[in-house]
Amino acid sequence: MNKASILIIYTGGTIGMRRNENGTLVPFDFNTIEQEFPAVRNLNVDISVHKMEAIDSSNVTPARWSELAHIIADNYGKYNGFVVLHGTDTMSYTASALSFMLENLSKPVIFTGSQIPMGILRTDGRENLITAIEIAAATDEKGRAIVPEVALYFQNRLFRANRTSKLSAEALNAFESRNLAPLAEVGVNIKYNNAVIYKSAPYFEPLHISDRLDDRVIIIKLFPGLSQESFKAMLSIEGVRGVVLETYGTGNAPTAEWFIDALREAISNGIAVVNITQCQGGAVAMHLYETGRQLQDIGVISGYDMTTEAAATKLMWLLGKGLSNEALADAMCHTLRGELSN
Ligand code: ASN
Repeated sequence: MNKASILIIYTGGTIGMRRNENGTLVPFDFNTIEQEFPAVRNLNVDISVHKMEAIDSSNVTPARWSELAHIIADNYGKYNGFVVLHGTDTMSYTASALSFMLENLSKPVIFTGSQIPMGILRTDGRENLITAIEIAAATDEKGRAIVPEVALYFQNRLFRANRTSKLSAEALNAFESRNLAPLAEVGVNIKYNNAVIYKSAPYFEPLHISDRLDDRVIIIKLFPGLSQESFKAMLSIEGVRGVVLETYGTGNAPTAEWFIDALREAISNGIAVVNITQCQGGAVAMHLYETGRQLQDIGVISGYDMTTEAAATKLMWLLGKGLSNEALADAMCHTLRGELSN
């Protein structure tokens, strides 16, 4: 059987760190990966490495997402799958953005990273990397990729990337996907959950990247005490085109007149307002309570059970497409890459 070929794209983050002779953490040279980890030779996979400028993922911008999408597109024909090594802090944002930008994806793009640097004995990076490579290379009996979507592998679980959030700054199982079961669970064997894995594109459709993102999006998290002045000021920031509104529970918000009026005015000025819940699990259902129904009545778009990361990146991506308000609202509340359960 032919060996699978995998491209590792190294973008920075803790996973790429090792101690130098002075004991300080410095970026690790992934070109020497097979010398550093002879174990990867046993994977029966051809590995190539593409290094981007190594950054802490807190410095990630949409321009970086576009760069990453182009690297994948430029190498798409040459590799069976891709492993993206990324800092954990904003990994869910980057991976969510890529899930929208890579249209007609039919090969695995597996994000991973680590909480402990690779050069520290107790690192979680080694297992994350090796298993991510194995998943990116895995095919079924017809030779087709088992996971032909953008996924995130961390601590024995593979998730749909646009369903994840980093929920712990301490635990090694830092990521969760509260509204969708894992795509795979890893113990002695890798157990794929085929019913959940997204088959996004027929195999004959060519990959297309759509990388025009509109970053005139803001995220507003409600809290009791959010003042009228602050709320109105945020909604009237010059140029804002989209708002991700993190509401309470099933999509509820204050019924105060000033609050509803401010939103109504923003919407009538063409701003897309998307309602997602600040709860970690569950979905927006604006019809349930009066405090949600008012939002629905003035044209707030339901984000159902999307994460903040998915909602913000999807909104940037849809706004970048220059859709009409109706088309944008429709696309926002329906699943495009399995990012929501509607
Ligand atoms: N600050 C790091 C980053 O996101 C954290 C990590 O990778 N664990 O780049």
